[in-house]
Amino acid sequence: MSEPVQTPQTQTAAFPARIFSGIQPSGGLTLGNYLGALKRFVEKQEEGIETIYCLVDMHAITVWQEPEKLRQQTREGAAAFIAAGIDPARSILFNQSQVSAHAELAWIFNCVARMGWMGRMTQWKDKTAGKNAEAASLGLFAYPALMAADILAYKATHVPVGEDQKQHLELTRDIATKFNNDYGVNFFPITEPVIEGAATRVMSLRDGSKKMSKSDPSDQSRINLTDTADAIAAKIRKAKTDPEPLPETLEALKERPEARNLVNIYAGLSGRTAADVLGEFAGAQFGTFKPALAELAVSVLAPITTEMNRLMADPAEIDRILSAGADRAEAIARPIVDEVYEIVGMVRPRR
Ligand code: AQP
Repeated sequence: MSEPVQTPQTQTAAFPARIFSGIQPSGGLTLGNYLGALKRFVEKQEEGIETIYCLVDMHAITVWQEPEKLRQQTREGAAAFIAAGIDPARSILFNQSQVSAHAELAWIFNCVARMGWMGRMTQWKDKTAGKNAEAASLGLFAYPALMAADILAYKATHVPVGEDQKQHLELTRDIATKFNNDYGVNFFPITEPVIEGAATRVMSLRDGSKKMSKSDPSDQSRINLTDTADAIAAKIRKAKTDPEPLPETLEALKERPEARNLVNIYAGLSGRTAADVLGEFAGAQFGTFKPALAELAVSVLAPITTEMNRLMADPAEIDRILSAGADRAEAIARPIVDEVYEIVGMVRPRR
């Protein structure tokens, strides 16, 4: 069936509140991942909602990953989650490839989603821009269907993400709606994105028009969660800015992307609004603001880095945590995916 997506018949409110989100272990995690995702994952856990968090290693291999590095980055990502405040006893924490329901549901969704929907994804366009799109992996093209499966295998009602994932979340809603309409069921919730906070889109320190990204070839463009205090201070000192002092209003930052980015980072790290930060620093030169930002960044990130290093010294313990999380995730996802097979008409003899 290929009719346009219709108005959702189901309401998220009809489903028990459940949060799902993930991060790709496609490199070391950045300050962007921390402010846009991790920090908010912890806030959701503290709100007492059921929270499921995943290192999406199957997403990571949509572009080439060295196998040993991928394993290392997955463990390091898990250490970052825990060091940032995710408690594996309260939240479910695991890596995607350990729960086969993700891949199984992704295939069903590959058959629900339309080629045109995928082709319109800006992440697909960005990641193939200036390159031979014919040589990109089929997995990179189908990435949003796997993401929809990650979320809907748990009937998650809310997904905290950074701004860059908004379009993929809309596609998840389209897939859920089309599945429900095609099969005449009210099976999947129409999941809500949760994009909150002062730093939902942290930009590169070298170019205010580019997102801070773990796969950017320039290490100077990002702050890594594994950076030392000296490295963080040096990167902020060298961050691209302009010669003007900080203004009084957000409006005046509109055409100053690099300055705006540093103000947003300060706001995100301090839990304040950007307007509030300008209230304190209006009129200050970057010679004053950058050291204050560096000090704040180190005070927030250094304890996380120290704890990550401690956890990384015992990889067997990290593997044990991921495996226990995978068992709990499997217990939720398995019956949901089994029901999907029933709905679509697969013969499923009772085992
Ligand atoms: N710069 C950012 N600002 C705010 N949020 C961000 N996120 C990523 N970068 C920023 C959020 O982090 C979560 C996990 O993202 P991901 O690792 O799954 O994929 P991504 O968005 O493609 O992140 P990267 O760092 O740019 O990865 P690569 O380089 O491998 O493509 C998401 O919630 C994302 O919004």
